[in-house]
Amino acid sequence: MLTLYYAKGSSALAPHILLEEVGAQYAVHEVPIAKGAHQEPEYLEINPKARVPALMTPDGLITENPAILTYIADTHPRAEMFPDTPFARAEANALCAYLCGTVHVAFAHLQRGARWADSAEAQGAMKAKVVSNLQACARIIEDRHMKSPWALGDQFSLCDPYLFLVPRWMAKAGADLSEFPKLAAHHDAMLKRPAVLTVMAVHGL
Ligand SMILES: N[C@@H](CCC(=O)N[C@@H](CS)C(=O)NCC(=O)O)C(=O)O
Repeated sequence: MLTLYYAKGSSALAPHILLEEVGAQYAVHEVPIAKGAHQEPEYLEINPKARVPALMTPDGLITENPAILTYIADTHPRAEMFPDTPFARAEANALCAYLCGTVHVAFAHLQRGARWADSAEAQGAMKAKVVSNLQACARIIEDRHMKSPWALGDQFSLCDPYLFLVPRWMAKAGADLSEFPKLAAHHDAMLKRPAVLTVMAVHGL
């Protein structure tokens, strides 16, 4: 059995949607970040990183969205969520790495500036860069990473639930999505998928 540790509306949406898409047997355990539950000893014992998502598997805990998504895809091969050619796999990995290491971090400067600087002035300066940084990331995704209708082309993949987070991060930061028609169409298409609607309801969205 798999257990997904998640917070409502967080980036745990991505693996949560993928679990639904592949028809996995899984349980969920809510970790309300807003109440500081991710900093409680009970959760730190499970995930010392104090972040969600985390996926408990029969072999142990997996953290980091790209690793969790890949694990779900690899353990449900019939759902064909991870491409099978070296180049296409590299493209999928490149997009997931970009979302994890660059885009999510750019968004985190909105509310988590204290991670990088103590002074209110420095945190404010970082916050002021979030919209332009997210727009720049969206431009790279739109022009360089994204095919249509899905992230990798005709085949829905593990990248799509992760990509679904980008318009959400942009909206929270007040960044305009209208310059990015492929991303906007992707978001609309995601919102029509039963798995996405099921998970959104669990997250109260
Ligand atoms: N690189 C991690 C990032 C995880 C992360 O930052 N999650 C956020 C929620 S979206 C979190 O747990 N934030 C709590 C905090 O920053 O204290 C991943 O891809 O899983």
